[in-house]
Amino acid sequence: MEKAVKSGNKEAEQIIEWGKSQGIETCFDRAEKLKPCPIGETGACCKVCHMGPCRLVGKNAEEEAHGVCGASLPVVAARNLVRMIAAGTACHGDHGRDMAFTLLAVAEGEAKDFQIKDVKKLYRVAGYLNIEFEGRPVNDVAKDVALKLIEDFGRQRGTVNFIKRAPQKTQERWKKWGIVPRGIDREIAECMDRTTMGMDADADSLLTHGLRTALSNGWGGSMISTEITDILFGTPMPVRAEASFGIFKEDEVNLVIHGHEPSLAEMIVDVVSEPDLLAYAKTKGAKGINLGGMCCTANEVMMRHGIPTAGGFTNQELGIMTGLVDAMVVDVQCIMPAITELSKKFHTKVLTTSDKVRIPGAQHVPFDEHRAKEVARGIVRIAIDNFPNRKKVGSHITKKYPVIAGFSQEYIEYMQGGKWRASFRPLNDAIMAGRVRGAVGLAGCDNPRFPSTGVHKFLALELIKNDVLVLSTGCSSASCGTAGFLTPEMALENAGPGLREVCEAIGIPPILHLGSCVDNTRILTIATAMAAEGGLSDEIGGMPAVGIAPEWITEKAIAIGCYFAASGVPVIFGGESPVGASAEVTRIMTEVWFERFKGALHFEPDPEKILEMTLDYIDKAREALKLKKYEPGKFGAERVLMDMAARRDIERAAKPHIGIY
Ligand code: NFS
Repeated sequence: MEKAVKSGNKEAEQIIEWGKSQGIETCFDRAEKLKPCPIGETGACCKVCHMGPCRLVGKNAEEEAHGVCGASLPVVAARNLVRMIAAGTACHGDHGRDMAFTLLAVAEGEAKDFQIKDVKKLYRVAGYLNIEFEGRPVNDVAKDVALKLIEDFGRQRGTVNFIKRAPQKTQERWKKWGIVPRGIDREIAECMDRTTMGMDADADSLLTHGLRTALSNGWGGSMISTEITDILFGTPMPVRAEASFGIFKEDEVNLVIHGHEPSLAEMIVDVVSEPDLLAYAKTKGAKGINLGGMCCTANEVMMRHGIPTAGGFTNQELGIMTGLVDAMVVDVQCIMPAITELSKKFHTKVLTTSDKVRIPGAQHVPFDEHRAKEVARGIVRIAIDNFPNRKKVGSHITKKYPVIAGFSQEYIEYMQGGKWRASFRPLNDAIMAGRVRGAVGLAGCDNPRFPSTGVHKFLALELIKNDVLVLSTGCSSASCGTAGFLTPEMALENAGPGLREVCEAIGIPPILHLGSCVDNTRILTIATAMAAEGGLSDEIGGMPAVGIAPEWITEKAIAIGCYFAASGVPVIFGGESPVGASAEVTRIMTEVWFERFKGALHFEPDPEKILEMTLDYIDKAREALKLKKYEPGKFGAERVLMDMAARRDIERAAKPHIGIY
């Protein structure tokens, strides 16, 4: 793997170096100065009560070390992990809840600036929820959908609604091991209850509840968010966009939208080209208003509108350091508190908009969905007003890369068979024949403790070389995008021969940008559709598929890793293991979970080993499914892939139909 100083991205590295010459500190410097505590890092520190914190260390700590209450090392490590799952589930759950309440407000006519843009998706979701939609007013259906999904948060008994979308066999495993989630909030509360002093003292039992909670995220909060976002703002279809710091324009107002929930960002996208605002920008000497994204909000607006991204998590400070950002507007999650202090060295205004996130030094402009566009216009005006204050400092980078983003399950199905025969057949066949070796969900954060974004780049490249189709989300998408990896040309230049043929025949890049972190749920539903299509595994478990979060940072990432593991996907995280102190907890999360669910959660700091383990999992799954042994360049028999001409023939023969699914 290419060794970089701090970042695996050339342009980021240039800004870091420039910052160093100016004495400006970033997360990269803080990561260097602040070494992780080796006890806390591996899960051996218990601070759930005031008899401690207890540090469970020593030669035979696994067997002999105990906290003052008697808690063993496996219990302490498991408790720490379960609390991470709870926090991650709460975070993405709250995101889903906010989206559900926005949908309700729209349906009740209280959020007039929003519309239901994708009625077909609304009907599709209504179908999953057994809500009648034929012949009913759209808003009535939307209201029922919103209310039914809101119930998922506070439900005390029963089952989270979307659980029943999973393959039958997967659901049976969940029932057998008692991890079918009831309500999202209930599972989170039980995590906190079970992990407090004097409660559950069995590592396996604790971790089992952790999985139940994680499922309430994957098939609950996060999936609710993805589905409602599609209903309100449209199901993504591939769009062209750009990535990296070169998206900022010297002669225009640069406004960055950073965070996660797309509601405010969508409103800003709507108002930013209004003639009044453009005219106002001109009065301040700017030629126009340029919108750019950051982190997961960037993924949301990129895949629906082609708004460019300045990158992922570790680029937020560096973006400000270009000196070109007039305002950075943030909502929730993954916002470094450091940006307000940093912004003082430049002219950038940082605006907070959620009452859940206040940062000293930022201007607070509360978002209110009832007067959404008015708030959005106010924010754009603040950015315009700040344009004349731009100083001639900063590290101006002009490089940017083309990106194709916006692959949804619906679009991938459409690509493989047109409107009338949308399916996963060609992809399943290509996997069966060994043309495509398997699939990997490449997800999660970029981390300043690594050569940030570098591990994503290394794995993405090696995987496609090995004929593995990559589905990327979150800051992994940003890492690939800012490296120029999200283009169809990548297939021609870098993919193995089988994957290249498939990409050319179907017309897809070898790395598919699937969206934000909540959109990891698209991978769950794609795997479900592939199981239903036949020829591979009849459940999510056993598929030649792996999840990787090589530079993970957040508790959200842990919750995601666990819902993939419980759903049947072996998952490999990079870096040190947060449960590394306990061999027993490590065994449960790898061997025991694999036996029960066909999934696992590994932690492996060495990127080369991550690659090796991934290919090994894929090849073993192929063998168990009795698929043709993977040999580069040698393929078995398969059906003819549907090419563009064949797809057009089908569409010509079909009756007129609106939409892609
Ligand atoms: Ni995901 Fe999105 Fe990025 Fe990590 Fe943060 S932005 S929700 S948590 S850092 S991938």
